[in-house]
Amino acid sequence: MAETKWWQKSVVYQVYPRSYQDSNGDGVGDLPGLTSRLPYIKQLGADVIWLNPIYESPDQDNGYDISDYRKIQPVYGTMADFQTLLDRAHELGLKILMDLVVNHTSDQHRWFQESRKSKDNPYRDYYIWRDPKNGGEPNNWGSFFSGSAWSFDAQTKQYYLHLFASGQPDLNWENPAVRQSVWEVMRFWLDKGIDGFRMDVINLISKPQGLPDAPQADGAAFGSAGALVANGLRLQEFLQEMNDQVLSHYDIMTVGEMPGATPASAIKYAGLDAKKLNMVFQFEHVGLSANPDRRLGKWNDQPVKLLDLKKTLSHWQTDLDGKGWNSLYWNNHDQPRAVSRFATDDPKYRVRAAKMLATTLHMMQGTPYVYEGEELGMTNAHLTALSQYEDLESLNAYHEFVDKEGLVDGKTMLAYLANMSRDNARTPMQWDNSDNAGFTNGHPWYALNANYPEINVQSALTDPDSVFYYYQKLIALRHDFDVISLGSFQELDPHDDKAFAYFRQLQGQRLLVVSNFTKQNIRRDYNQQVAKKMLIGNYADSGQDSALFRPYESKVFLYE
Ligand code: TEU
Repeated sequence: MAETKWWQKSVVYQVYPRSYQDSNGDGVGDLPGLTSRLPYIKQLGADVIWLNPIYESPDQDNGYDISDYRKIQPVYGTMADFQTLLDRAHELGLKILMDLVVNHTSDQHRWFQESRKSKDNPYRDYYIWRDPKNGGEPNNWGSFFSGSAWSFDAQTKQYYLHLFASGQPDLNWENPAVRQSVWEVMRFWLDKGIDGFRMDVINLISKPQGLPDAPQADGAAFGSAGALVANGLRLQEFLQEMNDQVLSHYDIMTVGEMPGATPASAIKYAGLDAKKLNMVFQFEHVGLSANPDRRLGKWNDQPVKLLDLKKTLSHWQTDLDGKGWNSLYWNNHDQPRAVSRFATDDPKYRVRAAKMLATTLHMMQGTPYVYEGEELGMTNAHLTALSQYEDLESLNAYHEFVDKEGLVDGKTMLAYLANMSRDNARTPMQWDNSDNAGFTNGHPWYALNANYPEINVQSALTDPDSVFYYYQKLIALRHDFDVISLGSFQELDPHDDKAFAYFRQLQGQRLLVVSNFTKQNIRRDYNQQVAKKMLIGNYADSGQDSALFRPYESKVFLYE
């Protein structure tokens, strides 16, 4: 077996900086605030912190629209604050991943400001400009954030491409000067000592030749470009060049966000021997409850079915084993809160359910990612009015599907938003039961979840049975048992629609992991009574009757 890389034994903690900890009372999280909370992240046992974008940005998409890659967004602090954060993290043995957003920039970036000036500007070909076709957009592509993926620029009478908001023009990766500029940005941060990158929609950078129309569902206003653009012809070449020019010169970790990724593409672009990226964020499990009306995409109010969830998580485990490396996540800044989405946030069961989900994921092969607040069992915000939303994805979808196209009524769309919006993940971190949960002593940029007096770090740290201490134990087990990080995976009873059970095996060690995803008592006997010991369970007396699984009960048994 090839030598184990440090990121194969690591657990990553994701920080959405604007919602983590405010230090100066402006109501927005910042770098000094995060620095003050590093001991908490260390106490959890995480090894790496993934920091969502902190670069200068007009914040149309909360930092995913970058106007200067080499400057810190003033609301987060200064470059000196960043260096202090990085140095303090390293002193504590924590590594820092930055978020590399290079499929697009902000329209306020100097490159775009130049590019739009004239057709012969040296930066014109940094972006994707096309003449009108039949007096309108060059093709039928829709934006991920609703509307067309093209905007007309009167200055030069051409359209420019933006797969996301009009303030996020796509970079033209066919242009070697663009790639060179990206390599320089990456070196700028790596030479400061960061430990790697999470790469935003990195599999969208190679657009199809000729930019042909995309498949368009009956009645849809635009074509769905995602599948057409993902994993483009030259992606392999661009990632190879990135590795040759930058990545191979540093001992770092990379994870590529790849909408539409499959195990085959993950192995191709992030295989164990691929010498490109180390792993990918795939979207199969978080896309399971897509709306049957394809025009509505992800927006739905349906629960995820356990059989579907087991099928996708299991095949990613077996398909990548020995060939690629899984990222393991339930949620992030783009996804609703895990316990609400995949189990229940009913106060009667929430803590158990959060621990059960954590067991199910953290006992798998791969690198786990814990999103800020997930370690507390933070829940969806259960918003009820459009005025409570701030994310452009949510607001644009409502206006397009309800007001413009009349595909769905307002009440139904509000239910979809409550279930699926990114806003659920962006309510501020809940530190204690004081005003604004200790997140800020000013006016918070976004309203806190109403349940912060009950769900917060202060109460978690004083409760030995809290979700926090359970995550701490799971992370410690990963550090102690190679069978967890490196062992093979074998699912048991794929047709069981109440429990998720699997074996892990490495040399002479074998684990049995069983999770009850229901509110009922169930019995499952996989011969666990012969286990050497029970490693962890989410009920204090889980060891008494090894085959009994009470509501949301999970258990891990070790055989040797
Ligand atoms: O998200 C990429 C992406 O696929 C989005 O469509 C995301 O999955 C969707 O919002 C889920 O509903 C990345 C970033 O994670 C996201 O925050 C940015 O808004 C987006 O790229 C554009 O940079």
